[in-house]
Formats: sequence, C-alpha cells, structure tokens
Amino acid sequence: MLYNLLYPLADKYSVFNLFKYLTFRTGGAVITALIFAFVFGPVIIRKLRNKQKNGQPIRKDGPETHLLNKKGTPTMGGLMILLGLSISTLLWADLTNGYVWVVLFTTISYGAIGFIDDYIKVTKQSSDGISSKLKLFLQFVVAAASILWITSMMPAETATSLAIPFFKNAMIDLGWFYVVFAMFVVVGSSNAVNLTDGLDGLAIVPIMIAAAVFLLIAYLTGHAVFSDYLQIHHTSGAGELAVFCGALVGASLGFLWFNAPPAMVFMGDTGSLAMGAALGTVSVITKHELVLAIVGGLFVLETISVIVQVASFKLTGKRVFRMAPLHHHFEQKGWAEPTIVIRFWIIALILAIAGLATLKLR
Ligand code: 57M
Repeated sequence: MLYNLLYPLADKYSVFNLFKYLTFRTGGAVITALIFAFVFGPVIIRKLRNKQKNGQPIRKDGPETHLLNKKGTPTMGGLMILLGLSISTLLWADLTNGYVWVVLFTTISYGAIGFIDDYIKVTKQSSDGISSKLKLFLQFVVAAASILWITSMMPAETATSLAIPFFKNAMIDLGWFYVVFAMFVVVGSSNAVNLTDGLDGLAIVPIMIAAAVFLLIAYLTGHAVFSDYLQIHHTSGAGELAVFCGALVGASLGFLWFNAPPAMVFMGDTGSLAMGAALGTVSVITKHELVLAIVGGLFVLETISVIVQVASFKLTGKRVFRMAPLHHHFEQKGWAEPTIVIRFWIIALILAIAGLATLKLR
C-alpha cells in the first residue's frame, strides 16, 4: 500500500523513490512482521491461553514426554504469524499485483481451515478436529481456485508449463494436468508442514528457511535480466512475492521467539496448513515447484516416513519406524527434543543450499 500511496509523490519528495526498490520494501516487510510479533505476540498468547483453559489436547498414544510436559500449551499461535504476515504484506507490497492477492487468499483460506480444525479440537478437548476427508476437500477447493487464478494471470504460452530444474529454460507444457499437479503441490506442501509441526520449533525454522530461499527465487524470476542470465523461467510480476516471503521470514522469526523450547504456544493447524500452502503457492507462481521439493525436503522426508509407516503397518502389520512422523521415531529412540529439532534444522539448511544450487547448476 505504501508503494501505491507514496511512490507517486517521489517527484516532490525524492525520499519516496526508495519505495520503487523491491529490496527496500522486502526489508521493510521483514522488519514490520518481526516487530508485530514482538509487540502483539504476548497479547495474542495471553488471549489464547485465557480462551483455551486446557490448551492443545495432547494425544494419548503419543510420546510420554508430550503428555507430561506439553499439557496446557495454547494452540492457534498461527494467528500471530498470519496477522503479522498479512499486515506487513499489505503495507509493503504493490497492491495492484494479482500474485500478491492470490497468495494472501490461499494462505488465509488454509489458515481458516486450520483454525476451524484447531477450534473443534480445543472445544472438544480431543485431537480429532474436522474429518480428514472434509479437510482435504476444502483444501482442494481452495487450491483449485488459487491455481486457476494464477494460470489466468500468466501468459497463455507458459501458464500450464512445468519448469525442470538443472536444465536451461526446460519447460514441459502439461496442459490441464498442470492444474491438477499444481493443486497437489499446494495441498501436499500444506499437509507436509502440518505433519512436521510436532516438536517445539521444529516446523517454524524450516518454514523460515524455505521462505528466505523463495524470497530470492521470487526476486530473480521476477527480474528480466537476472532470470535471463541464470536461464531460469521469467514470471513477470513474481518479484512482488519477495515482499510476501520477507514478511513470512519476519513473522516466522517472531513466532520462533515464543515457540522455542519449552514452547509458550503452538502454531496449530491454523499456522501449519497456512504456511505450507503459502510456500506451495509461491513455488507455483515462480514455477519452482520441483525446487520446493528440495528446499522443503525435510517436510517431504517427514511425510514419506508417515506414508511408509502406514503402508507397512497396513500391509504387514509391522512398523518401519518406532513411530511416525520421523521426529517421533528419534524421540522413541531416546533423543532429547532439542537435539532432534536442531539436527532437523541443520538438514533443512543443507537442503535449502541444495535448492539454491539449482539456480546456478544448469
Ligand atoms: C500434525 N500434530 C502434532 C500443534 C501443532 C497419520 C498420522 C501420522 C498423522 C499424525 C498427525 O496427527 N499429525 C498432525 C501433528 C501436535 O501438534 C499440534 O498440531 C499442530 C500442527 N498440525 O501446531 O498444535 C502435537 O505435537 C506436539 N508439538 C510440540 N511443539 C510444537 O511446536 O511439541 C507441536 C508443535 C502437539 C504437541 O504434543 O500436541 C501431533 O503430533 O499430533 N499423527 C501423528 O503424528 C502421530 N503418529 C502416529 O499416529 N503414528 C502411527 C502411524 C499411524 C503413522 C505410528 O507411527 O504407528 C503421533 N503424534 C503424536 N502423538 N503427537 C503419535 C501420537
């Protein structure tokens, strides 16, 4: 909004020229979202604690430690992230850019689905929220609207093309199948983050790392010269998503302050579904969906562990892991929670560097 209001006055007040620069506005978005979390985080947590007498219902069949140490922790902390993220984006982004609106629409819609799930869990004091079928149906409906909106804003010749990393300007036109594929990217990344969010700080740092990588990817793919130099697909207008990703980095860093062990608050499905959908949507707009699978590889690993565990248990009655998702397996092996979390952060960082390498390795 500031860009739309103040940049036109740059002739009169040259200082407003700053708003022309994406880098300046992205920096402003990071700082605004971070300050929002520090200023309003405690208030939001206090309100959540007051509203949720018993906090997040802890699963009975979970690791013993969760039942002992985590009882009473409030959930829905994702509201803090979503508020900071949305306000900061609306303040610093160019509001005439359709990609900004579609990523906000998708993120907030998934946050609303998660909020309803969390609300039912907390009010019923049960870890069963919305039925998984209804949850998935709602996610696919939002994803369909989001992908159709995105492809309607792209040039017809590349709207349904999939970019292949490691190859120069390699695009495969998938036609209508691309819409289905992109829907699965959004729904899949949303649920992968949801599964990962099972230990203090475990999900929010990889989310922040992925957001930082996609901040750079959005900036480069939106830049005609840089995208041409790097031989990556150019999506005109995608650069504005750097502001959104910057706000996501700032909001995540702020939330980490309160989610660091021992967590004062959980983000809830309100946060995890929204954050995953946000990353999925940005990866579709920048046509770096396959790179998200690398950068968000920790989320992929956690999801695969669940798929393998459930398939093995259903087919053979035997478990591959002591418990799924993967972080619970290491808990059952006796690893301390912070040990698992920090080691998973290291894996996320290594995967982020690998994802960034795809920009150059062509
Ligand atoms: C998302 N939610 C956490 C919190 C967070 C098919 C099956 C693998 C599904 C999976 C599942 O239900 N996943 C749901 C994980 C939960 O966290 C809440 O949920 C939000 C994220 N969606 O924001 O509000 C618990 O995680 C802990 N937590 C923290 N710190 C945090 O910052 O300690 C979360 C955030 C919280 C808290 O204890 O209550 C969760 O784990 O439920 N199911 C599972 O993950 C279960 N695994 C399982 O059933 N495995 C089976 C088979 C079916 C795969 C097996 O291995 O045999 C485990 N999860 C838990 N207990 N907690 C086991 C039971």
